Amino acid sequence: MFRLLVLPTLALALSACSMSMMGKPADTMSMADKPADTMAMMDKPTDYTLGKQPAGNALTSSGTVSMSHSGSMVMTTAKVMGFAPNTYYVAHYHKQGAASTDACASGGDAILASKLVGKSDDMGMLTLTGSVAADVIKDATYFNIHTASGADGTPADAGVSCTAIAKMM
Ligand SMILES: [Cu+2]
Repeated sequence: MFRLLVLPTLALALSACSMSMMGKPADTMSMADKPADTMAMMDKPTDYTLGKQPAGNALTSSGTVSMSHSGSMVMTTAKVMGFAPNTYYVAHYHKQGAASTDACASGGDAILASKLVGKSDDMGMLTLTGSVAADVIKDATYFNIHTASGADGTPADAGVSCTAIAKMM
């Protein structure tokens, strides 16, 4: 009787304990390691302001894109507000197209390896973040965000928000 009661309690206490122990070091590690590691090699981020593309004219959106080099990688963080709530969006870097000298209107090819997908919150705020090899986006002249048809990030329009970017070396 005594054993039967005690064992499950012990097992519970043990698993609860090991869970909290596993949670803590992992958290502390990612908090402490990441900034120290990446900051050291990271150049100052370059910030861009997103403008509207024709498909985004109905939105009162505004946002920024921040690019930071870290070794051979480029970290991208896009933050937008004023998008449709609870909606999937997909962003890419694009090569310069021929339709216009204005990068955002040039209709260039999307660099699919730079794809970032995310869902806006119920206030219409969206944050996209990811890293891509600098080499992959070396020919990019702009970064834009499209409405997506779903979580897989298939673009549902020609783009709602865009910024031209400085070419990578
Ligand atoms: Cu695109």
